[in-house]
Amino acid sequence: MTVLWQTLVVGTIVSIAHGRYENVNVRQDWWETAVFYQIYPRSFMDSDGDGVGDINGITSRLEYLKELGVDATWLSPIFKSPMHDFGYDISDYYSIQPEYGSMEDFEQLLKKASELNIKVILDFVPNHSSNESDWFIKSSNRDEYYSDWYIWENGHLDDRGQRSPPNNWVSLFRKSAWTYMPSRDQYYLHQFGDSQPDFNYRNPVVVEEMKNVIKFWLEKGVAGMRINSVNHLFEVDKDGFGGRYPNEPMTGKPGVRPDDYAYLDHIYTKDQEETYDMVSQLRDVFDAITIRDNLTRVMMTEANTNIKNAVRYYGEGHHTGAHIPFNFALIEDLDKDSDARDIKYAIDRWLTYKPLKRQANWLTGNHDKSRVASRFRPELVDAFNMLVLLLPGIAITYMGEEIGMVNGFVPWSETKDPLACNTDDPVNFIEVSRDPVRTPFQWSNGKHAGFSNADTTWLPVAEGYENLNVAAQRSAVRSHYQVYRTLTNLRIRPAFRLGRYESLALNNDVFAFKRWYNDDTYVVVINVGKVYHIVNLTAFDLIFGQLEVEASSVLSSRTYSDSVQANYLDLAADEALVLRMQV
Ligand SMILES: *[C@@H]1O[C@H](CO)[C@@H](O)[C@H](O)[C@H]1NC(C)=O
Ligand SMILES: *[C@@H]1O[C@H](CO)[C@@H](O)[C@H](O)[C@H]1NC(C)=O
Ligand SMILES: *[C@@H]1O[C@H](CO)[C@@H](O)[C@H](O)[C@H]1NC(C)=O
Ligand SMILES: CC(=O)N[C@H]1CO[C@H](CO)[C@@H](O)[C@@H]1O
Repeated sequence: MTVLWQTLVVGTIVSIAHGRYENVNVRQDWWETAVFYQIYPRSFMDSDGDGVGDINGITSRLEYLKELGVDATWLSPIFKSPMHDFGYDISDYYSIQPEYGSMEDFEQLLKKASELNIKVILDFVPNHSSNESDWFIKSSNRDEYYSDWYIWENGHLDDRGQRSPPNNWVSLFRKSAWTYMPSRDQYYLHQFGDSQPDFNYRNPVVVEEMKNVIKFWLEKGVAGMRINSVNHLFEVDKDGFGGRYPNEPMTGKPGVRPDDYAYLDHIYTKDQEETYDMVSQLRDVFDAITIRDNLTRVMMTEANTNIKNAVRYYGEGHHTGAHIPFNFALIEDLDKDSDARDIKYAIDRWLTYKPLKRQANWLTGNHDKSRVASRFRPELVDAFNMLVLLLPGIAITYMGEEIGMVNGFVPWSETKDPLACNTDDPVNFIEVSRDPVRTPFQWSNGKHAGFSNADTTWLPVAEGYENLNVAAQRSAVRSHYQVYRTLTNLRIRPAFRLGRYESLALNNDVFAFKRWYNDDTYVVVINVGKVYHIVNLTAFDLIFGQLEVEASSVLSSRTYSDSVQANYLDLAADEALVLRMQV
């Protein structure tokens, strides 16, 4: 597949025809510096008043994405599902969840998106199906064809007839990863919830089916797929252990209970060597259609793993990897105590491990992780959007981050997330619940924040939506929304699409980076501290004299085209600026 790359680089030529950029002609494929926007369909826009977001809702708001300057949207799963894990448990990979709409609705979405030149990416969940899929039901009844599609094992039976699971494996959603199925008198493996039985990737028929699923949606016209939890596809080969899956060793982490996922070191259930070859095989499906249509279909992968494994998803040797292996550095490596040095370190770390010639990608949130305004603080929303949108490479925004949405409050009585429900703990569930980041999108100060006109919505709207919403931020002169749009506009410039990168922690609180292409030079400077600082940007090579403000965080006293001195810049607490060198 190495010859492929040459034939693939056919995409758009960046030729920007205003003023000083005229001569920039560099081949770049559509995805290489694109802005991706993640939609959690259940919570984005409800078009039919049932309190649940849907496909027509998304279609009706595509113009909003255009307005933001988004190039592509990836949708969390919209496939048929009993919704035990809100779509991450698929019962039919070839059809649309009825409460979200029909296949025609989806085709309409693709059509409208294409008119607006917005690409659509779907979320593919290959590790497990729903326990309510026909495949699993047939498998649990030992149907000849499907019998070996899942991981089935005998448990143990003691003298008193007491049954116990095959081994000690624990699910990511807590408790045993094995559930007994009376119809088959065996246990099935589920690395996530018990409604999510794991596929058997050592069965070639399963692999074929998964490739067919990808093909099906790419043929329908989606621009790519994002492959979920890809590092969980394989378990260790039990043949090496006398036909029985071995126990996983204990981590010995303090304060962790035997039911917790962190209780064990998952050496047999994730990051198995076979995974990388499987990714390469799946990538071939994307490439075949890419070549046929002369339009790149992108493969994104999600793997929660250590950095060395994470960058293996770029591909290595004869294995082609993903176009975009998700980079969780800004989530995993930072927390609310992180300072400028930590930020520099987290960014450098990814850039260091990533293959030199491949594109980085940046994201600060998703449907599982606390929002920026809550994880750090609301004053830093613009600063983090500057990182995501102006660091070199691809930008990925989780819906709502562009307006600085905060985590909602979802009480135990209204909690829906299976991860939270599995704690059986009405007090501490809040530490793991993912519901707070899935509350309805805040469009306006109207009923349910303009998300739905139902009496109740599937999750309650977050507090404070009356002031924090798209409508308010659209009409405000200064708002996160306005900053976000300014940033997506800026990133079209060659310095951000193609330019070089250099960064400094100017002190413990102030992180700064420089982007430049030919003589067009920018410095992004963010004060993540809670006090005022005077910094000297001449610490960067070739930065001197005056710089002009291109963008500023909402609370900054500076506005577009204000001048600042490179060698003496006073920054308020939380202030973030995009500056351009004057020539
Ligand atoms: C593929 O598409 C690009 C534009 O996206 C075009 O420049 C190129 O000529 C096309 N190649 C073929 C073989 O059609
Ligand atoms: C699937 O799992 C869920 C959650 O444990 C359970 O409520 C449901 O009955 C199961 N369905 C089938 C068909 O086994
Ligand atoms: C800023 O740094 C430069 C280079 O180190 C130095 O010459 C200059 O005096 C500094 N400016 C101020 C105002 O401290
Ligand atoms: C970030 C992400 O996509 N997380 C998902 C990983 O997979 C599980 C099970 O499919 C989901 O529950 C998570 O939302």
